[in-house]
Order: sequence, then C-alpha cells, then structure tokens
Amino acid sequence: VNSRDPDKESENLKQCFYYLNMTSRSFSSVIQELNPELLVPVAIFYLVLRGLDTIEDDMTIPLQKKEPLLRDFDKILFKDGWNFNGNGPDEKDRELLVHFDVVVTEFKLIKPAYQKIILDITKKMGNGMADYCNNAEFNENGVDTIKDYEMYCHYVAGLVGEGCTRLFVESKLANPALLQRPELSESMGQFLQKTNIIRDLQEDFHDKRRFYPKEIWSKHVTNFEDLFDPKNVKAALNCTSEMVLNAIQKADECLFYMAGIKDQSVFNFVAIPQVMAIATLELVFQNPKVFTGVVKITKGDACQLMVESSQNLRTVCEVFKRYARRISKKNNPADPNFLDISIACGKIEQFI
Ligand code: PS7
Ligand code: MN
Ligand code: MN
Ligand code: MN
Ligand code: MN
Ligand code: MN
Repeated sequence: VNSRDPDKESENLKQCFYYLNMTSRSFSSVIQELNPELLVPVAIFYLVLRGLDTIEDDMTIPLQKKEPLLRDFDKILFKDGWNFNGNGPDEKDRELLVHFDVVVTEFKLIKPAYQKIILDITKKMGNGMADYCNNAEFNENGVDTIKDYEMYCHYVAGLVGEGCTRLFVESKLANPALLQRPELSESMGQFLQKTNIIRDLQEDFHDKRRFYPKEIWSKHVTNFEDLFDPKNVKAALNCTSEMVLNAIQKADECLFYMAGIKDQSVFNFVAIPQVMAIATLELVFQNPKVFTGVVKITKGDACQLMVESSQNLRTVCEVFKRYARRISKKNNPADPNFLDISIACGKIEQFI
C-alpha cells in the first residue's frame, strides 16, 4: 500500500519520486509504503546517497575532481540549483545528477532533526569513499584484507544502516535501544552490501573494479582474473563459498535488529531487502553463472518473498531458515569451508 498523498505533493516533490522510481528497483516500493512521517525523509536520504554513489562509480571523473566532490557532497545539499553533468555508468543515475536541484530543494523542507542525520551520514560516507578511491593500491588491486573489505562495506552500507536507525528512532518508530547496539545496524548494511558485491562480481570486474578481498581470493586462485577462467571453476566456486560464509556469519544480528522495529511499514522496509539478500546468497552459492554474468532471483520468488517478509519476525526467521537449509543442501564436502558453512547455516536454522 502506497502511503503517498499526491494531492498534497508539490511539483518538485513529485519530481523526486520520479527519480526515485527511475534509480531504484529494490527500494522505491518499500520507501513509498513507509509511514508518512518518514516517507519523504527516507526518499530524500536515498536520492542523496544514490547521487553520491553515482559520483563514486563514475570512472571518467579525474581523481583531483572526484575527491573534493565526494568529500564535500554534504555541502552540496545547501547549494540551490546544484546539478552535475557527468558520465555515470548508468544513464538513469546520471539523469538524477543532471536534475539534482530537485533533491536540494526538497532537502531544505524536511525536519531539521532528519536533515542533520542525513548530512552527518553523507559526510562520513563521502569521506570514506574518497579515502578508498584515493588509494592507488585499491584502484589497481582492489581491497587487500578482510578488515579493509569490511571497512569499505561500513562506509557504503553500514553507515546507511546507522542513518536509517537514527531516523527510525527520531520518529519514534523503532526501539531507542537499537542505538545502544550499533553493531546490529552495521550488520544489516554489511549483509546487503556483501551480497551485492558477490552477485555483481563479473559486472564489477568488467568495469575494472574488484571488491573481493585478496585475503580471501588468493587462497583459491593466483590472480584475481583466474576466477573467470572456466578451467578454474572449482576454485572459483570455493572462493564464492568463502565470500558467502563471510556474509551469512552475522545473519543472526540482522534478525536481532529486526526484533527492535515497532512500526509495520518500517519492519517491511528493513525486512524485505534482507530476505531478498539471503535468497540471493543461496542463488549465487555454488553457482558458476556468477563468473559470466549477473544472476537475479526470479520475479515469482521475489513476489513470494515480499509477502512473507511483510508479516512479522517469525515469518522472516522462517525464510532465513529455509534458505540456510538450502545452502546446507548445496554445501560441498570437498569445499575447504564446508564445515564452517555448515555451522553457520546450523546457527541460523536453530535461531528460533
Ligand atoms: C537510504 C534506503 C535499513 C538498518 C544508494 C539500505 C550503493 C547495497 O553497488 O543499488 O550500485 O550495485 O544495487 C538507501 C540497514 C547507498 C544499505 C550501497 C541508500 C540497511 C549508497 C544499502 C542506498 C542499510 C551506497 C544499494 C546498501 O544497492 O548498489 C536508503 C537498515 C544507497 C541499507 C550503495 C548499496 C545499496 C546498498 P550498486 P545497489
Ligand atoms: Mn559505488
Ligand atoms: Mn553503485
Ligand atoms: Mn554492486
Ligand atoms: Mn546495483
Ligand atoms: Mn559493465
């Protein structure tokens, strides 16, 4: 159920929703079904971060120009009429930046307490992204250690989790105790980002970007590009397994987080992407198609998952258990991470 009230929306706000629908397949519907108190602030938060990510992803912007854009992106939110005519890798995302002035206009109209949260997260994310794109080693060889990998995921997703949580608590739609457990919202973001990185492996490689940490891939292949050579498919699948293991290890923290959400619309907003993520992890697990293209869960599965995750914590736990069981079934005894994967899945299956 869409919570928007088009009669009360200005032309400018309608434009913002137009760009939201254009730039997001997965988040636009759950955002538009949010409690009216948070609908516009979260939509603007999404558009601001989508704009920032489009700058980060634009490999045609020279570093000297990109770095200050990322670091000062929060200040752009005070520049009336600001827009950017870049080469965003995705035409739709590029289009958002060309018309970014509509986002700036709307940002000024939301409650100051929400503005403050959005500004703070945008500033931290932009600086984190800038640190990574400044690092020559990261550009040429990607991330080194698992610690670096998780730090990158913190900047681009853990911080989104923090910002969302602060918005939920500020609007009294979530338990304030969540702010005392920052590792839970961090896990929510890490889970989505890590799944995205595993799924987008081939597409990112094609764009000369590599997010798998060397600490993991080097155990399975000599050079990163060997992952894509069909004669190494066994080793490459073992590498994917280790990445999946790393991602599911904190699934229990995601379930704990969701237990702290009071409002049904906020629950759906946080639960739907998590459920899609665990289904995606099951899909990429032991699946050689991730080395040749992007795999996606079917429309039918996505619809069913949407219904199941829009209920309560119990139904979401059931979905997590179902996919954990499916991962266990596909788990290969010859995989060096067989035992750890089996333990991690067992932990999810026993959660309730
Ligand atoms: C503000 C809803 C809700 C506690 C644009 C939602 C890109 C996976 O890499 O577009 O282009 O393929 O497929 C979303 C925790 C962030 C983390 C991060 C803002 C959940 C800019 C989402 C989304 C925290 C950096 C989208 C992290 O994937 O990426 C709002 C709680 C944006 C959330 C990016 C990725 C999101 C992502 P890509 P996608
Ligand atoms: Mn990016
Ligand atoms: Mn991106
Ligand atoms: Mn991606
Ligand atoms: Mn994407
Ligand atoms: Mn590409």
